[in-house]
Amino acid sequence: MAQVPPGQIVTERFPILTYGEEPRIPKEAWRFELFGLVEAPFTLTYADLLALPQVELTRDFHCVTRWSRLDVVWRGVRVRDLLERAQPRPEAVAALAYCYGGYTTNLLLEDLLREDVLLAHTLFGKPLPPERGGPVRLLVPHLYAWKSAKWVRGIELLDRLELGFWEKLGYHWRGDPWREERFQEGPVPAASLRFRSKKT
Ligand SMILES: Nc1nc2c(c(=O)[nH]1)N[C@H]1C(S)=C(S)[C@@H](COP(=O)(O)O)O[C@H]1N2
Ligand SMILES: [Mo]
Repeated sequence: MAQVPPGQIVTERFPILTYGEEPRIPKEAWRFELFGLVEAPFTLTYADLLALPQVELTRDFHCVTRWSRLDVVWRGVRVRDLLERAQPRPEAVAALAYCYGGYTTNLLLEDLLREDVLLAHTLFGKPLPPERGGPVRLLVPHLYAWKSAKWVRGIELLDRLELGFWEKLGYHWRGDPWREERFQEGPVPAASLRFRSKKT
């Protein structure tokens, strides 16, 4: 039996969850910007992304609405590699991911630095379909799937926690499925984050 996080139900289906309109972004028009508290901000095209070192990985995908889809196969570029190139400033501790269509989600820099966090362009060996966030989405498999931002167009590094779309509506500021961090109870730990950024 596969292990899934508490309160999750395994489904063979792979539902599509999009809030609002589905943006249609041709590959040629897609751009990704890495900016904010970095020494060397840059912008990537789709061709640039494909020219970088690629990784393929298989991960389970956990939606906070309680379905888990096992063994999803992704291919893309490690966000860690992109961050290395951008060189985060010492005060950078958090990030906001921006999407075509207006969706946002917040992440800790340390979560983005995990080796299985990708800018994913391929799903089960095929180009990521538009309804799945194609041409490119963020994949953050160790957090609830709302962090895996579809149609991603940028990541901004910040020296504080700034909440994204669902997080502002009451979802948990971090969203670890193994801890069942579904909804925010109590204040968001913005102050402690700022403290941690000061390398004491
Ligand atoms: N841009 C954008 N990204 C998004 C969403 C969204 O509405 N817009 N929904 C999130 C949620 S709640 C989930 S569960 C996953 C669903 O991904 P899927 O549609 O490929 O299953 O995408 C996440 N990324
Ligand atoms: Mo979700």
